[in-house]
Parts: sequence; C-alpha cells; structure tokens
Amino acid sequence: MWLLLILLQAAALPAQLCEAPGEAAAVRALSARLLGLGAEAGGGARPQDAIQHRYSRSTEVEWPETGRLALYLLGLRATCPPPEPGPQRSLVTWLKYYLEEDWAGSRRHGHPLTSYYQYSLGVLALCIHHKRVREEVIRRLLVAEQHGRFGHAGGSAADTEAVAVLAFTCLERERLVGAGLVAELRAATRGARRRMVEAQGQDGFFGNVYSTPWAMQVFIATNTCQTQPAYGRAMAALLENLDAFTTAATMAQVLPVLHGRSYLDIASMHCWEEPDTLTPIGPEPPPKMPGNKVVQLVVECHKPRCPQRRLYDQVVPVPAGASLLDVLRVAAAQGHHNFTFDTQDTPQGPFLSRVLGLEAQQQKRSYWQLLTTPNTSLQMGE
Ligand code: B12
Repeated sequence: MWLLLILLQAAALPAQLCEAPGEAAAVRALSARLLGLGAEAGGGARPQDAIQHRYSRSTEVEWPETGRLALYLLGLRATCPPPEPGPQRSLVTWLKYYLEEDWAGSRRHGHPLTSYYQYSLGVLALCIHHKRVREEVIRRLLVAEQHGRFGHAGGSAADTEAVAVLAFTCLERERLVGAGLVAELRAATRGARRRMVEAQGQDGFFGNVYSTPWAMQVFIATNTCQTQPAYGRAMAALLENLDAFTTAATMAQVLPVLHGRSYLDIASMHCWEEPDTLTPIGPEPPPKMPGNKVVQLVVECHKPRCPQRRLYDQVVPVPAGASLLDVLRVAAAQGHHNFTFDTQDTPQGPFLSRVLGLEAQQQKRSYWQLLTTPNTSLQMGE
C-alpha cells in the first residue's frame, strides 16, 4: 500500500517536461489497477499505523529494513503529510540507523546486509528528506558503482545502478555533499547514463521491461529525457508492454515515469487537494488457454549445501496456460514424489522461499533462482 502513495499525487507536481506521448487512457487504467490492488491489500489497519507501531515497539534491530522503510518514507512524503515534527521524523532517524547498519555490514562482508538496491533507496529517501548522510556512507555506494558490484548472482544490475544514480543526482541537486564529491557523483552519473544508452536492447529496454522505468527516471532526473533518443525508444517500448506491470511494486515503479516524473520530484512537490476521480479496477483473471502441456520440473542445489546436486526431476502435466506457480502446486499435489515448496508474499508477488525443505537464506545470500532450459533466468514465475 505504501508503494501506491507516491503515484496518486503525480498529478499535483509542477510543470512536466518528459510526459509520455499519448496513451493517457492506458496510463489511467494502470493507475486504477494499482488502486484496485491497494484496496485489496489495504484490509484493516492503516499502513502508517502499522509502520509506526513496528518502529515504536523495540530498539533492537534484528535485520535492517532499509529498502522498505525508504520506500515507505518516499510514499509518505508524496502524500504531503503535516509539516514536521510528525511521524516521519522518528522514521527518518530509523532509516539513518539502518543505513549505518548496512554500511557497517558492507565493511565486514563486502556488501550491505540488505543489498545495494536497498542501500541506494535509503540514501535516496534520506536525501529527499534533506537529511545529510556521512560522506563515507555515500562513498561506499560510489565505489560499488565504479567497480560494478551491483549484480546479484545471475541477475542484472540495471535496477540497482539506476536507483544508485538517482540517489547521486539527488545529493547533488539538494546540495547535501561537498564540491569534491559532487564532481565524482556527477562523473559517475554521466558514465552510468552513457552505459545505459550503449546497452539499450533492440527491444528498446534498458535491462528488461521492469528495470527500464528505473533507468528512465535517471534521464528524467538529469533533464536529459528530451535530448536523448534512447529515452524516447524506451518510452515507446514501455507503452507497448504495460500489460507486464501486474504487481503493486512494478506498477509503482512505472507510473511516475509515465507521468514524466522521477522520485526526485517528491522533494519539491506542491501539495493541494486533487479531485478523487479514479475508480479502482480489480485484478483480472488470466485468460484461459485450451489444452494441456507437460513441464519437466528439475530442482538443483549446489555444494556445499547439498552433496547431491539434482534433488528432483519429474514431468508435471498441467493446463496449457499454467504459470510456474501452478506447476509447483500440481507437483506438490501429486504427492507421491514428495515435492514441497513455500512462498512468501511480497509486493512483487509470491517469492519462492523454500523447496523440498531447503530454505532460501537472505542473510547468507542464497535463494532459489528460476531458470528455463538451458540457462535463461525467468523474469517472473506467475
Ligand atoms: C535484490 C533483488 C533480488 C534478490 C533479493 C534478495 C536480496 N538479497 O535482496 C534476489 C537475487 C534473491 C532476487 C531474486 C529474484 N528476482 Co529479483 N530483484 C531484486 C531487486 C534488484 C531489488 C528488490 C528489492 O530489494 N526491493 C526493495 C525491497 C524493500 O522491497 P521488497 O518487496 O521487500 O523486496 C523483496 C522482494 O522484491 C523479493 N524479490 C526480489 N526479486 C523478486 C522477484 C519476484 C518475482 C518476487 C515475487 C519477489 C522478489 O526480494 C526482495 C528483498 O527481500 C528487484 C528490482 C526491482 N526493480 O524491484 C529485482 C526484481 C524484483 N527481481 C526480479 C526477478 C525476475 C527475480 C527472480 C524471479 C529471478 C530468477 N529468474 O530467479 C528471482 C526470484 C526467484 C524466487 N525465489 O522467487 C524482477 C521481478 C520482475 C517481475 N516479474 O515483477 C525484478 C523487478 C528485476 C527485473 N528488473 O527483472 N531478486
């Protein structure tokens, strides 16, 4: 729900430079679908009450929640809360603390306890709240960017790179760092933008469809959206593929861009009442495909965790339109081959957390990767 808040106010921002050409109806429909998801997930407690409760309960941190708190604070600010001292003040302090924990973790382990993606979100959210961050904390991100340390095993670094560069641009724009560091951040931003343009795919995407909105925010935030042809190509590709954005998290990442906005605009929003004219649209059931298919479901786990590499290899008959999640459910229901799995709900959808009793361990940076033969990483499992 907190992701949603950033978007609803998009219309209440100052003059627009990078607006999506045409397609206003499709963009509005996407906003209405996100509103529908928010209404579904909203349930009882208001998100701000739940968050306040969580952070007032204890002073002990089990594991930093840098990214979630950063996103929440960005969303909260975008809803134009009453001026400080308000609830956001203590949350900003928590975020600063989490970021420090992540920084200390990165010195010990060579990477933040959460991830560089969450670390970047933390720096960005603090910057949007005009909070200074120690130079050493910023330098950590800068050095990671300069040395290409943003990738996850088997995953693209495009999303993280873009969020980090947005954070750099914010620090520069809000004048929260000294002249020497500004020059370095500016150089890193320029370099990253050039690499994004060079790596743009034939399909118009920077990375894939989901990382493209983040990359486009970089062009918006650095006022290069109008002069850079790669931005126009990416926008055209995005408008052709809006159906790919079905989860709250991905919708929240794409909608600002479709309004020609970046998260940096939150820092200078003009707040006023908006007419409430958007009607939520509930999620549509996926279209039914006739017929059946068989899927070869293989589970592998590497040493040292598993002495035996291949843990499962069975054929699973499913309806033609079945998602990976459907396949896993059918395999589990088959029972006689003892297949089991578990998922965790995230704003991104159900995250596969346990297979055959083996749990993904965030703290040990192990996770279940979804591949299709021979070795292609899936973009989604639903
Ligand atoms: C970091 C990251 C990961 C890490 C997460 C653990 C960690 N150490 O942080 C790891 C490497 C494990 C990971 C795995 C995968 N990821 Co990932 N991931 C990200 C990234 C860069 C940041 C997520 C984050 O921290 N968000 C901020 C925090 C505060 O929000 P959160 O909701 O708490 O985040 C959690 C969930 O997002 C979850 N998560 C991460 N990835 C995915 C993917 C899916 C499908 C789901 C349901 C959940 C999920 O882990 C996050 C940390 O706990 C995003 C980029 C983006 N644009 O969002 C891609 C992203 C979410 N991942 C993506 C994908 C495709 C995957 C994989 C399916 C890749 C694969 N083929 O195996 C797997 C998930 C497999 C599974 N077991 O279900 C896509 C999702 C696209 C979509 N359909 O919505 C994204 C958008 C990247 C992209 N541009 O394609 N990912």
